[in-house]
Amino acid sequence: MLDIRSSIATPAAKAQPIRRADYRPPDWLVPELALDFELGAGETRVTGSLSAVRSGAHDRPLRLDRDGIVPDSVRIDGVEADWSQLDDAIEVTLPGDAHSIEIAVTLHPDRNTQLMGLYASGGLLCTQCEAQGFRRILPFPDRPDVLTRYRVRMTADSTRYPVLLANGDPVGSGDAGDGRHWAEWDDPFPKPSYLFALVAGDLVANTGSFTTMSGREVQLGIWVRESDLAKTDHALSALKTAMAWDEKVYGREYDLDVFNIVAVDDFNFGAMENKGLNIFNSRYILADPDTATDYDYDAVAAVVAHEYFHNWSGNRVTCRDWFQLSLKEGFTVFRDQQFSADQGSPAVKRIEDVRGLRAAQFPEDAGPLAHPVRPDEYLEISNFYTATIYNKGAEVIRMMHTMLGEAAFRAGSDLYFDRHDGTAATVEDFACAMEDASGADLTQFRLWYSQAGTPRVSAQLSHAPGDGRARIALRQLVPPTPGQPDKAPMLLPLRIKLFGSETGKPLGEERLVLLGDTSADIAFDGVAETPVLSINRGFSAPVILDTNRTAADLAFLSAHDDDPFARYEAMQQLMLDTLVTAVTHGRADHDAVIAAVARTLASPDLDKAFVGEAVLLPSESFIGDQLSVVDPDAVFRAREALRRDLATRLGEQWRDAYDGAAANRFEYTPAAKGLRRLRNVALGYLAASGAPDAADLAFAQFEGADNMTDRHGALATLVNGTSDKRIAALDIFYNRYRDNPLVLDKWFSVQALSARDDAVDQVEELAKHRDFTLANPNRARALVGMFSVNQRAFHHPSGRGYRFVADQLLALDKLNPQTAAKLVPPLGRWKRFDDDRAAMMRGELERIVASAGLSKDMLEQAGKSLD
Ligand code: 0A1
Ligand code: ZN
Repeated sequence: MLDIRSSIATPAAKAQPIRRADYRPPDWLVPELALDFELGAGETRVTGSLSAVRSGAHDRPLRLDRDGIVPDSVRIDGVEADWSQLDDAIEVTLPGDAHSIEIAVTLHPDRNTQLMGLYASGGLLCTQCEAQGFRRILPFPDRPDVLTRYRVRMTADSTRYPVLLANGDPVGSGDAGDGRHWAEWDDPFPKPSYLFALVAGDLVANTGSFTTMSGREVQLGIWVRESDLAKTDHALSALKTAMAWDEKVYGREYDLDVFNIVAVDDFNFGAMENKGLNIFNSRYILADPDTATDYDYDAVAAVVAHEYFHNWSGNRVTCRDWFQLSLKEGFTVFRDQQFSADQGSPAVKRIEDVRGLRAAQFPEDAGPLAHPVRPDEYLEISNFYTATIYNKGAEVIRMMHTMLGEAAFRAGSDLYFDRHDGTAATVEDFACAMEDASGADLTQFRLWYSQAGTPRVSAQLSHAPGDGRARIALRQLVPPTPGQPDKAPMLLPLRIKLFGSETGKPLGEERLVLLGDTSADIAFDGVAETPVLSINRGFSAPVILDTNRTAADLAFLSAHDDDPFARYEAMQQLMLDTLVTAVTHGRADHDAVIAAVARTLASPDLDKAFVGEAVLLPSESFIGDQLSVVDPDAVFRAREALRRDLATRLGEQWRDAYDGAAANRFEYTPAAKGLRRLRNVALGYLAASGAPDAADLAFAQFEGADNMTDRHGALATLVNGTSDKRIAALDIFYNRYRDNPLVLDKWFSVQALSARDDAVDQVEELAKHRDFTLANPNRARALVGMFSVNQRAFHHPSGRGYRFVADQLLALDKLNPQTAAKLVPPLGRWKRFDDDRAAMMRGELERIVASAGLSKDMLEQAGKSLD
């Protein structure tokens, strides 16, 4: 029986942390598993026949993990057997070294609101097993270092579930009588249980094929509801591009005869790399110009590539235990970032990635939930699918790539795959392969895996014109984080270049400086001209930088640096310095920023997408991160003042930029995307300038758009403003897309992110809207998740924002603890705010922790956030 509530209500207080140091290899291996599913939404009967083989000399019982399920029967070698039931497992005592075990279980997919294990979504039946969902399907050694060969048979109603998919290759199908049919799939690659998947439903496929580099033809299928079929071309073409890219750049070839992707509406994360059968949140598959923004298009391609790349970095070589999660995630994110960079503008992609890192990972690393890229302990592993594991993990791989160079990095990757193919590996194995292939010594570099916290680097440039020598005094400090008060200095690869302040020309080649000590002095000779420092180019190390560069230096770099990313960084730093001065002193001189933005707008050679990014002000939360105590209202006011000043003083230029990027027929090309980006940024500034026709312009763009990027951009501008066109646009948008859940999510989120004074009232109302539901994770995130990153509204001085979010989280925890727990961090940042706000935020966290029946997920996140 699947009792969802009993597992949610497991008394969290008694939960013991799992520790990396306690790792022990499995006592029993399971080389083979045959699974038989009699599928139904109300009731599914599962029979698992597994071979259990004792590993090593011991007399311990076979322990099979379970979550909420109780076997109907357990047979050993064909005979009904005794077993004992623990809270989270069953145990069977086995006399010999090898036995066959048959376990029968009954599941109720339509009652599974956690969306882990086997569940129902919009008429489909599908599974999610990472990290520990398989134990909700069958009692099993549900750990990534037990690799098993799976054969799966499914029987189901032919009308409701005409399509039956599982991992591997299809090996048979037929009629099962009584309006039912069956299908059998076989996966020749041994895999951990977290990669198991099946899908049953009334689906159609956009099909294609790909011929691998060794000449094997692979059948590709993107499976969706019939009405969504027209929105799958982009995903299919991204898949083919990703398959070819992985062959070319990493030498990795696909290994089965089929590769299927299924889109489902209810999904806790983005997508899942199950062997040969990726299951996706539909928001990362479906795209057409009318419903998806350019951002969505890019995300579809990136996630399709990410999941595909896992076939090697994750599936062929998997993780020994969950502490090694970044082994597959950090590496795969790095790979998908490289892939996306190769499809368009590498600089713009890097800007987006660094912005994402600063928005999510830096605050995580500076707060109560900070943890190393390879954590030492956890209560609930699903809480560790974090920006640190994914994005900082990717930065760690990127630094290796920077230090080793392209060729040695590739040799290390080849060696890693060769050595560990078909096994469950560790982060240490990866580092060793990189060292062995390159001859590099990564001893100190490994601290990136064990020490949490974002290093702070100070770089002070001085110049002695007489002897033509420039010096950079470098210092690093790794801040204390929970459980790690003292840190050793890290190895930081810093790409550095100097530019001549008069000529604007580079003063020599770029240097890669490896800072390994707490402080170091770097000298540059033959520097006749006053130099300007360009440092951490390309964000070569994920650190927080403090330099002695003046506003004039930054403005200079924003115009002359030959690395577009560095130009962007200089512009951001200039804006940030100005805004921090404005918040702390109540006013600031805007001239340098305005001149730099004007110059960027007037540079015809720059990529439009780059310009669109470069002229954007830093987000309120990033400004807040620079302050010792955050007053969100003061940050909002300072940012608005600079925005308005930029908008009015460059009024003509914004209008030119807007008109110059006038709408064309929709095309998904880097150039067309860049035009749309700049156009929508310019529209925002025109509205901020108070131009009398701005609302009309926005409304005309909204009505005339032939694509979602322009329609959504116009809607966002209207929703942030005071024009009465706001209501009209929201109504039109709602009525047009009321039957499209993914677009309706945008309708919720654009309001949740509103900069208007009444955002909290609106969000409270929206939570009562008939289309709002916490049962769908995308919808919950669209309203609650987005609202909690809306700095001014969430931090409303009344505390209403905090109360609203806590109420929603408590309700969501009853349905879907995993998704609820992911939304805790904004409340956990209380230490960064003034006393009144901090007390109210803590109060809400205390209320959450004191609630009866709280999940382990929430208890860990909210509990740690109180410290
Ligand atoms: N491995 C997936 C992420 C993922 C993790 C847990 C899930 O459970 C709900 C789902 C997906 C990835 O990196 O894409
Ligand atoms: Zn992944």
